[in-house]
Amino acid sequence: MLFLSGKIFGKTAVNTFLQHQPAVKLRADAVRPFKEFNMKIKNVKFIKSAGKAKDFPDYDYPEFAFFGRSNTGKSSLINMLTGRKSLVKTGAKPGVTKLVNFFVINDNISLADMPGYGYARVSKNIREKFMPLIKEYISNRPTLKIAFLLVDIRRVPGDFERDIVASIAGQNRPVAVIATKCDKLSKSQRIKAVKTIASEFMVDTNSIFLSSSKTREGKDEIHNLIEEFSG
Ligand SMILES: Nc1nc2c(ncn2[C@@H]2O[C@H](COP(=O)(O)OP(=O)(O)OP(=O)(O)O)[C@@H](O)[C@H]2O)c(=O)[nH]1
Ligand SMILES: [Mg+2]
Repeated sequence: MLFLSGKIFGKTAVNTFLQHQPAVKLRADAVRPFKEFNMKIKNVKFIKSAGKAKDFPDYDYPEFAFFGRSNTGKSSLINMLTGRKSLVKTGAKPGVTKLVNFFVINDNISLADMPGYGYARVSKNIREKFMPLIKEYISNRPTLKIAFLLVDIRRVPGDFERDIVASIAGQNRPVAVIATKCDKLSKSQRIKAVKTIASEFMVDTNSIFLSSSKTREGKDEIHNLIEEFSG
């Protein structure tokens, strides 16, 4: 299981390993030295929504999936990364995305928007509804290149995130943690929040990517990661 490093990625090949998971080493040449931020989105297509593995698309494009609790900003991040304001529906209420939505960018890279795991204030029924689908996804996508795990920068990761990490570790896929909505915090609050998130995942603070769909912070770094891992 490996975590991809946020700040240092691109300049040096860096991965830190989750201590209590069986480590999978990336070959050093799998992470090439930093080139430049130049990913261009030429086109984006919505492919389909699927509620079962048998309905997932059967193309073999490299795939990048976005996991996280409801309302962490998964759909907004996909809109931001693709430069399309309303490609994916987003919303103030948790539980907007109910199926796995697949998109293809530039005819050769697949993005999967996952339903969110609800917050405590949503009923247990709703909260647990999407977990089987999320797990089914994780165990049925050999083309998955990176699992992006989104955490609202103002929240402390917990059982849900650990569960996702363990499932992804079981498939030997890399995880990149993204702290979302960083526009909500000041610089000093961010440093503190990133420390908290990193310590919950037992990784160093460089392993946490920051993003804001509002200010587009983090876009280039995440584009770079996608480019590196889709080659
Ligand atoms: N300030 C700020 N708000 C954001 C950001 N990203 C998302 N939001 C807001 O947070 C809410 C939830 O965003 P979504 O993108 O729908 O979240 P989601 O993770 O897809 O939610 P589910 O589909 O319910 O799992 C919306 O009201 C967004 O406008 C961000 O970077 N900054
Ligand atoms: Mg969504």
